[in-house]
Amino acid sequence: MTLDLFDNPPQTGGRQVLGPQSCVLRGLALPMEHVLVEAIASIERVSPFRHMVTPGGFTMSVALSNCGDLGWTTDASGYRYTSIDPLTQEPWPAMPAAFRQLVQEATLAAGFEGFDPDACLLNRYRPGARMSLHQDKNERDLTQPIVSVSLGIPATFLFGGLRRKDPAQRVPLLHGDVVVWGGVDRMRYHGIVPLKEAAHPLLGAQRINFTFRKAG
Ligand code: MD3
Ligand code: FE
Repeated sequence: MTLDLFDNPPQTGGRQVLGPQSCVLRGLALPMEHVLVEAIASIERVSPFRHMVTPGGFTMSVALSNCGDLGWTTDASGYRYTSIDPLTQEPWPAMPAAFRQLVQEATLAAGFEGFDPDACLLNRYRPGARMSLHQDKNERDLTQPIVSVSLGIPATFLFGGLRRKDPAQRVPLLHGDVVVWGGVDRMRYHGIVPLKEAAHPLLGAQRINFTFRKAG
């Protein structure tokens, strides 16, 4: 008889420090997993995941969508936030109440109370998809933190320094993990290692990460 969950229980309630002003809240989203997955499905029905093109002409391996007043997009002419989805020519779907509630819990736990995001970028990774090292700097107010939620198959997050060549720590991000980055850690380089082939009971062979930002 095997008791996988007993041997390797999902980690919850833990707070792993990544940097002076960033931490992983292990499993914080687990109690809401079904509500979150349904919310993502309804976002996807309005603004489907799509592979965008970078200003350098590369098609991203990660597929993107957004919800909230502003959404992050990229095309040949650059990166920017827009209030209209360029695919549908309609506003991005509203930020679901469950998303806002999770942000409240996370920012309370991490010491960034009062964060009021106007943008949520959703990233969908299939096995093999990756995100190379980058900084997030298209948001107007860089004193505001970023909250990120991971669902589905595992990923290895790379957390570097303020210069691209600074060494990066490798942090596993699992289904239900929530991470908060702010203050001195906000401009650190980060990325995602190509995802290994895997299947998740709820989401199948994919990982969905969504990040809350104050963009406008
Ligand atoms: C650290 N997404 O969407 S989430 C991104 O898992 C992005 O899809 C990754 O990087 C993902 O821009 C990582 C975590 C994240 C997001 C923004 C950050 C970490 C960050 C900004 C500053 C420092
Ligand atoms: Fe990023």
